Amino acid sequence: MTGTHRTQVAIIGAGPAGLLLSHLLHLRGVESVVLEVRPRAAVKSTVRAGVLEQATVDLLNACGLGERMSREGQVHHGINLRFAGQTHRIDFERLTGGRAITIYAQHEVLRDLIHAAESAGREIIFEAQNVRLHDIDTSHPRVTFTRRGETEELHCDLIAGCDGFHGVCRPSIPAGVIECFQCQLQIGWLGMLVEAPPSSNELIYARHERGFALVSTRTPQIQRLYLQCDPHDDIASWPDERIWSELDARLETREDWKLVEGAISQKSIVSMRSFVVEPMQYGKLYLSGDAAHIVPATGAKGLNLAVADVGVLAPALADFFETGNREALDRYSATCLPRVWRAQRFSAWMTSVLHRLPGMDEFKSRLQLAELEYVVHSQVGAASLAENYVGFPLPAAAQVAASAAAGEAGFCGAYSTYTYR
Ligand code: FAS
Ligand code: PHB
Repeated sequence: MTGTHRTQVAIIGAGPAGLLLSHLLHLRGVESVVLEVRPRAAVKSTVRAGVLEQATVDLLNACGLGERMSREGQVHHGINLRFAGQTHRIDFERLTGGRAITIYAQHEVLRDLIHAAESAGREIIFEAQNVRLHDIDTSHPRVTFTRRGETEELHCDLIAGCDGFHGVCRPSIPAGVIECFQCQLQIGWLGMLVEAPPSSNELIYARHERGFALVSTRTPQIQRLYLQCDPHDDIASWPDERIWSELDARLETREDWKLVEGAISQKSIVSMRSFVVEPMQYGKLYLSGDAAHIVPATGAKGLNLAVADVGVLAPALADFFETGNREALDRYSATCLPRVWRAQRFSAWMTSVLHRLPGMDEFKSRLQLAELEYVVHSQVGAASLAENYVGFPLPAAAQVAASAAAGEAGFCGAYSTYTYR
């Protein structure tokens, strides 16, 4: 055993949840060590989310991480639904009183978080293999891991499980203590990065008999496109020509619009699932983000839920370390789950009205169209979609805590209003 370390909070996983938690704790003077199994370069090039809710943007700004996002992010004041050859815009500005989304890629958020950590000298241990949790229901939890072949031990007061769906933290909880609610959807998404100018200045969600398609973006030069596919498909069965012909078919419209093609620089297939664990805590272990819940990507909620969880967990942990008061910590799961289930409901609904579902007959197909017709032609229907898509404000405790901590740490920029090109 070469290294024995000590910290207040051991954080497993350097995804958005783990890195943002470490930052928020740092602003409140709470020590943490982040253990990440992948190399630093792999984390910084994670191709995943792209849509940030208003609350996520406000929190990143409030805790001093918004400068590059404000400069390079794209604010979108609406999305489009395309079906039966027509496109319908959902106007967030009119329907939500000015709330919006920001397109800023997950790996850019991770880069900002890693930069903030390293500038503050906070420890992120990359390539930490064989992470194991011990004594999580005692007053002396600890984590062992191997680095460069040597076994090391990290003693801590509390553990934050931010290691995603396939991590080791959730399975470390004894069977029967927590309940898992899940629904495996026989739906896959083929996601790709395309070197081309944007085909649309806002996202297009397309429902088509042949299956779902999504036109998203990353930058003025890089676009993000998705196609519904079989989750078991081999990516080799999707050569670029087949991808373009399928996208053209599913994005068909009577309007004067054309999909701009370009070189596909990255493509991968992910399967969609819905999953929630209750409670999101056990003993000295607190689960956040994908370690506790997964939503189908159709609602663009996963990253935003991870941010919301740590927005609640960070002040609860800081209060405990500052005052010994564990009230907010004990209520952590109960505070987060209503938002999680609301996002589950919305993501399941978006998935059910926009995808070709297994065993779907003509009647169900017509019901989908009727549902979409209602949403785009009813103020109430459209407002419900808009409100859920831009997302709900974070619990007050989270927002106030972040800006107070940032204020103390001398960060400015809370709630800065953006000016975009
Ligand atoms: P993450 O999975 O991001 O991070 C967990 C970290 O833990 C990883 O770095 C992993 O390497 C590490 N880890 C795992 N096991 C470990 C171990 N044993 N020891 C140490 N470290 C370990 N969400 C949105 O909000 N908007 C979107 O537009 C959107 N698009 C998506 C598109 C796709 C294709 C996918 C797959 C997801 C998308 N999501 C989206 C959801 C996604 O962004 C996740 O919700 C988000 O990454 C969750 O963040 P974390 O909980 O931090 O988990
Ligand atoms: C993305 O840009 O990656 C994206 C956008 C919207 C979604 C999912 C992913 O619903």
